[in-house]
Amino acid sequence: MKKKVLKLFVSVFVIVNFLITGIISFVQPETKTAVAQTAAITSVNFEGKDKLAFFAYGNAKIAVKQDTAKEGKKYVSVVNRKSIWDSLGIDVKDVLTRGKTWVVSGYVRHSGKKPILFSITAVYNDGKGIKYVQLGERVLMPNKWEKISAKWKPTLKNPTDLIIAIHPTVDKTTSYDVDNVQIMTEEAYMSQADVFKDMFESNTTVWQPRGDGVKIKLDNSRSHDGDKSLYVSGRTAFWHGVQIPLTKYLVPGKSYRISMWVYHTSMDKQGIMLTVQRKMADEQQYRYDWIGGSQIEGDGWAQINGNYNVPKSGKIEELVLCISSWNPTLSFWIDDVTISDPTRIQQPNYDLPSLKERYKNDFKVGVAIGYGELMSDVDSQFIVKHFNSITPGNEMKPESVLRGPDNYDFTVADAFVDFAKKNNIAIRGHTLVWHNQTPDWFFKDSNGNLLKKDELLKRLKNHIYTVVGRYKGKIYAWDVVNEAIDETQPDGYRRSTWYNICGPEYIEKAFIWAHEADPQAKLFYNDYNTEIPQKRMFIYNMIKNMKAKGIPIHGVGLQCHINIDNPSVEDIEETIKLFSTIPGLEIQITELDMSFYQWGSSVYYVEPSKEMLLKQAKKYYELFNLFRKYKNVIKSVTLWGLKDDNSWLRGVFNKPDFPLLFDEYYDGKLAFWALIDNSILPQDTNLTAPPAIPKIKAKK
Ligand SMILES: [Ca+2]
Ligand SMILES: [Ca+2]
Repeated sequence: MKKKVLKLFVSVFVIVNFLITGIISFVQPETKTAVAQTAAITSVNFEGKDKLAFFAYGNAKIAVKQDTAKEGKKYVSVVNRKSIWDSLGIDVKDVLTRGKTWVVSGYVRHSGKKPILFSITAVYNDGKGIKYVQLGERVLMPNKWEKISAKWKPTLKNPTDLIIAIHPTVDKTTSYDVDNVQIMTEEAYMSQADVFKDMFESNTTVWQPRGDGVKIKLDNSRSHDGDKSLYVSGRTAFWHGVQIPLTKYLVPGKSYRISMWVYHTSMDKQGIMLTVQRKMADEQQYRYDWIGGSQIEGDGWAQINGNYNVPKSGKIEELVLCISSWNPTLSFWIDDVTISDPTRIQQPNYDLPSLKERYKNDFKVGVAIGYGELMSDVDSQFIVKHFNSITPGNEMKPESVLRGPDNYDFTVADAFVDFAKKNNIAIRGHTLVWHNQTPDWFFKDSNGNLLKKDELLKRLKNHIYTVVGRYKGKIYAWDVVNEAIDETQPDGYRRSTWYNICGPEYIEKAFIWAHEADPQAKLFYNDYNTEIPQKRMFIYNMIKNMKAKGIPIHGVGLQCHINIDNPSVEDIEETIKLFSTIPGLEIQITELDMSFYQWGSSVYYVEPSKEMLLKQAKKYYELFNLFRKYKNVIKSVTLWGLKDDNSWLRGVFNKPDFPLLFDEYYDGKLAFWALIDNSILPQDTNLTAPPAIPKIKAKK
């Protein structure tokens, strides 16, 4: 898969940047509060002074109560329900006006026996009858106040009625309570999460040029928002740019979203990147944490963003956000820099049912994570709660552990093994032999000439002995060889440097040496697109032949980087069926995610629609049912990432994607709930026809 493209991009940066460590000095910035002001909020809090009318919708009854309100003293209780529409209605005709995007949020507490899907729905009369638009949904746990929110940009022209109903999507009988409904613009709502924001309209005080000769200034020739932006010029090295110390804005252990808009006037696409330069008190060298970056066209504003998890362990001496470009002389503009903490909008839900518990009688449920997730308090709690297997996404690949010939740095890899041990989680090693993310020098001698076959194999043996040996008894399974098959070659072998120097022999040797280094470890061959018939036949034959020759191979890893349309569940079953015929061969699903996009698609989803989320949920549900059907051979299912906003797919394709089970608020998506209890979800996206809107006038 193309994930290598970005990963390579990242790694080159990291390696080159190691060369420039320690030559950057800092000045302390002046104190500045740059967080946006909160705009007007329309609230319905049931304390007796609400300006908007609220009422029992459908045949429900409502009562204002005061015992355990979410906010203030009072809340409203909805009882006597027989339909999804028997609910609470709020008259919003004078508030949800055209031309703006609004966010409606509120708190709901229900007394159901299990989690219930709730909806915020706009119901209106446009003169031609009563219609509805479902604005947002969330599955809510029983017996606790939970937040629900929905976004809407109304296009209605003078509706005769417009109300918001807060109601279950499927459940028809459960009583529930509502409190603190708020309506505000999307901008105001989202700004609640802002930790830092700079629109570059007044000064550059907190920013510093990065590198000798670099100049930064406010510039009114272009702006993404407001009148001005920050112009960065005079660069002569790729790491030159602009930077801002972060220590006073960010808190260790927390996750932040960093976003900004950039502009350049070059004719060609230019790579612009965000990194954090980090210096720990107990370390001499600087470390560089990748946030995000992409190739950006000239003469247009483009957004770059990414997440940053501030390390929770160790004392941080310096933390500096850096914006730079691969092109060492490129001048560029930035605007609207925002650092936000999504948990200020919605708290992570630590009470969700556990995925690993749900499938404890079937197979391990695993997750691929990066060092950032390991460093984050919230992420690590979620990992421990829901998963009983982890795979380091990049941190055990050759380029990540090798600093030079026979020179290893296992600091980060060790942290994964320690985390797994401490939390009693299984850990898969990924990966020993791959054509990507292996340093170029690995294949060359000290003069830069390609090694001969026996020399390269010797180096490989040493690498496998070193890495597998280090984690003997600790890492239970290894992806020994990754992606060595290319079905477009007549013999099926990818023409990698490995193959070109050694022929296919390196594959068997790798398994033999890994087995020698840790005879207890389960050894896997791992590959993608394993639903392509030619490809799976090459893999099948290779494994069969290896088994026949007594090569110690114990399993096949089916990556399963799939999308919502392809391959089908039936295609995946064909593959599982085929490999299940090899006696004693274990199957693991090793890199599961489900993109919203067909391969190479130009479609762009700014946000996931309910239709897409439900379609994705259905496919995840069918997939896990399939995996359970083959649980005698499938022993582990690993998702390639914890939550959507950290997925590799967003980085590679530079567009929003929603391939995983959790969203950016650590909330279980419909796909998550499908895997926990599919009966919580609706069968389709249609609701029954809404009842008449009662005539209730707002108090003036
Ligand atoms: Ca209240
Ligand atoms: Ca601006």
